[in-house]
Amino acid sequence: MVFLKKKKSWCISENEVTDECSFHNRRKFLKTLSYLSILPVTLSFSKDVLSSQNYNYSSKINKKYVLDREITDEKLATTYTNFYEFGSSKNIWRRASKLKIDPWDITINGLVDKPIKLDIKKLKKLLGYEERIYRFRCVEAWSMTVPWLGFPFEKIINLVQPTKDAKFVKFETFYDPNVAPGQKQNWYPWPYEEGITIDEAKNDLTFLATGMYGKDLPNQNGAPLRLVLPWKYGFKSIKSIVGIRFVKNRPIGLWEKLAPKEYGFWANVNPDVSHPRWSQEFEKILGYSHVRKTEIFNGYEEQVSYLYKNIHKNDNVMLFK
Ligand SMILES: Nc1nc2c(c(=O)[nH]1)N[C@H]1C(S)=C(S)[C@@H](COP(=O)(O)O)O[C@H]1N2
Ligand SMILES: [Mo]
Repeated sequence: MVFLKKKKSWCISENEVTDECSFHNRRKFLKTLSYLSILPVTLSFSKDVLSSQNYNYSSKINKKYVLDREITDEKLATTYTNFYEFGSSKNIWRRASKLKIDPWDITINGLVDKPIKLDIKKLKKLLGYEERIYRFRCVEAWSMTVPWLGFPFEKIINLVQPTKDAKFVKFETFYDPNVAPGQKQNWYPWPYEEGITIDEAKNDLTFLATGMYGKDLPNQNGAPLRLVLPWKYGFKSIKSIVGIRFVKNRPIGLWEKLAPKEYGFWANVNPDVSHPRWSQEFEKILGYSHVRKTEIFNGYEEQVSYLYKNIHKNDNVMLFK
C-alpha cells in the first residue's frame, strides 16, 4: 500500500500535510491501518485513549524533565511522522525501513580542535545514554510527549572542543535518492539541513536521540541519530544525521531556504505569533480530540528564555519575519 500523491509544488504538499493533521483525517488514517491489522482491532476511537498511561520509565530517566502530561501512544508517535526524504505524507513509516543504518558514519568537524568521524555504534558506546521525557510541537499545530533515549549535545561539544570562532552548529541528513524517493523531488534543496547557535547547543535541553520508548529509534523517527529541541518547532529537530559542523555563519535550513517568511531560523514555539497559514494559539495533542493552549517556548521558558534576552525583537526570535 503506497500513499503516493502527485505534488505540484512543495507549497501544496505543505497544505496537504496540514490537512492530514486534522483529527478527522488522523482517525481515517488510523482506521486504514487497523483494517490492515497493523493496529489491534480493539483500538477504540470514541475516547481519548491513544496515550500510554503506563509507560515504564527506564532506570536512566532524567528526573529533571519529567512532565505532568501523558506519554503519547508509541504506535501513534512512530506511524504519524514527518520525514520528507520518504515523501510528504505522514504515512511513510514502512518506506523508511529501506534506510540502512548499519554501518552509519557521523562526521563532526568544522571549527573544532578535535574533529572526528566515527560509526554510530562507537559514538553510542562513547557517550552513553539517558532517558528524557520531552514535549514535542510541530508548526502544523500538533503535539506529542515522547520518552527519548540519547545524550545531551554538550557531550559532543566536550568531545570535539569547538574553537572560539564557532558561533553556530550546522546539522546535515544523509542524501541518497535511491533509498529515499522524496529526494528525487528536486524542488527541495536536499539534503535536509538545520542549525542552531552555539549557546543553544550548550543548553542542557539540546539533545541527540538514539532511541525512543526504551528502544533504538525506528527509521521513520530519524534513526540512528536525531536532534531534539523541545522548545522549538519540530522542523528544527533534524533526523538521521550524518554531519555536525561547527561554523562561523548562521546556517540556513531546508525549510528556511524554501520559504524564509514561514520557517525562520529561530522557530521558538510562541502562541502569540501565527504562522502565515496556521495560528499557533492552540495545539492538538496526538491521540486526543481536544486542543490545548500552546505555551511559550513550549513550556520550557524557564530553561531557555535567557538565550534570547539580548537578541533584538526584530530578529525573528519567535518564528516569522
Ligand atoms: N531529515 C529530516 N528531519 C526532519 C524532517 C524531515 O522531513 N527530514 N521533518 C521535521 C519535522 S517538520 C518534524 S515535525 C519532525 C517530526 O518528528 P517525528 O516524525 O519523529 O514526530 O521531524 C523533523 N525532522
Ligand atoms: Mo513539523
